[in-house]
Amino acid sequence: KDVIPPLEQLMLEKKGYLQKAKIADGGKKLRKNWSTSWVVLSSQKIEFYKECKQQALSNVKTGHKPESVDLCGAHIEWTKEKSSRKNVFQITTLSGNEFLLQSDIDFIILDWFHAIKNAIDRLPKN
Ligand code: I3P
Repeated sequence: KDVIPPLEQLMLEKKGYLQKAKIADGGKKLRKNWSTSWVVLSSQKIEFYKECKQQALSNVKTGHKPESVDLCGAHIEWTKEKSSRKNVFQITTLSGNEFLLQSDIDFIILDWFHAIKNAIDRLPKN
C-alpha cells in the first residue's frame, strides 16, 4: 500500500539548480569547489544531486546516492566574507558540514533562503 506523505511535507518541497560549494566536512575545512547542483529541499533535509535526471534515477535504486544534509539543528546565514560572489548563504549542520549556496538571480536565492530557513525553524534544534 502506498504511503501518503503529510500535506505539509508536500507543500514544503522545493527543487531547482543552484551553485553549491561544500567548504567543511565534520568541521574539517575543504578546498572550495563551486559546481552546479540540483537541490531538493523537503521538510527535514536537503539533497544535492549532480543533475535533475539523477534524482529520478535514485528513486529506482540504482546506487545514485545524493549528498544529504540533515536540517535538524542546522544554521543558515548570508555571508559576504566566504566568497567574492554575490548572493551567497551558508548552511552549517550540527555535524559540522558547511555548504555555500549561490545564484546570480536575486529572487531565486531569496526564495531558497526563506524556504530553507522556514524548514529549519519548524524542526527541533537537536
Ligand atoms: C578558488 C576558486 C573559487 C574562489 C576561491 C578560490 O580557487 O576560484 O571560485 O571562491 O576563493 O580560492 P581554486 O579553484 O584554485 O581552488 P569564490 O568564487 O567563492 O570567491 P577563496 O579562496 O577566496 O574562497
